[in-house]
Amino acid sequence: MKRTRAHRIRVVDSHTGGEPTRVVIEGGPDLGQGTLAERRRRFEAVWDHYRSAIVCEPRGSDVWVGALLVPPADPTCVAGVIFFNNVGYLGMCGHGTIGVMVTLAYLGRIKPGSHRIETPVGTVTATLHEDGSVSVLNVPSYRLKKAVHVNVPGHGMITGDVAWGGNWFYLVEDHGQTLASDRLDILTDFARRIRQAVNTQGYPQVDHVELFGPPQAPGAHARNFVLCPGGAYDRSPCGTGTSAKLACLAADGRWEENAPWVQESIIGSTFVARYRWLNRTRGEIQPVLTGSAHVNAEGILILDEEDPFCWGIGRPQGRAAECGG
Ligand code: PYC
Repeated sequence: MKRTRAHRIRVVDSHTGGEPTRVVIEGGPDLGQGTLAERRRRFEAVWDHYRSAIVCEPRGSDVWVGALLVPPADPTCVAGVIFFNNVGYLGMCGHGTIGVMVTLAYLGRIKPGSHRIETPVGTVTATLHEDGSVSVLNVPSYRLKKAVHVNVPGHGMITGDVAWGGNWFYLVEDHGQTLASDRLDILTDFARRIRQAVNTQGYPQVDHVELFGPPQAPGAHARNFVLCPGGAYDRSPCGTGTSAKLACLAADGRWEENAPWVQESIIGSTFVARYRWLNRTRGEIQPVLTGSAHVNAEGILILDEEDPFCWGIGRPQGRAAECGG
């Protein structure tokens, strides 16, 4: 049998409210020194074939979020993390941070208590509670623009807010859709059309669309459907999306500082979120999200360059040689 060059990547998989996170523990690309934002750029420019190898088919699928652990630039942080998905890179990731914390606890690297984690868009503080749940003090969040009207082909005028919660969101309450898990294809198509319209009608940075509707879970305040950048829907209530939602609610005076907002996902899982004001004039809040994750697999990914789909389906092969990987 021909001997081939195989890269081995150690991962731990978990899910947070149904949304998976694959944490890379060993064998990922060496992104060198610098800020997390610089290292994310290097990941994208030089090592992007590792992103697709780790989360895309045949080893993953459109729904996966990857989390590459890197040494933090700031020594007060327990880790640096770069989140990525089937099409690119995220700024922050709420469900992913909860997954990282539960993974670090599973590996015996952290104990209950508060731990700082560096991300490309800022440092977050995550607290592992004794019961295994995790609270994440997210990056400052704010609404950029209220009531942005977009013309969505096949649907007409839609109105929503553009807000930042660690990623960019377009948030819509009045959309006429029923948010039910047997309507995922319809909701996905609808949200994709909305994103296309938002992107071409003034907000190219928006890569997530969040639709809101009445809750079904006991104690929840709203249910959501979140379209992620690569076309999958978020199974979790979306931590960065919930942060963006709180920023909009706070700006409109519709939700009190420190009051618990229970956000339900399209599959019925929940996060509890609160906020405090950082700067009322700028509409800037600090959200904190609480949720739970469960480790459900541990293993080694084998990247064999003789495999025609080594770097992911749809990706030009042989990139490792080109990139020196
Ligand atoms: O929880 O922030 C989040 C998130 C972003 C994309 C998928 N989940």
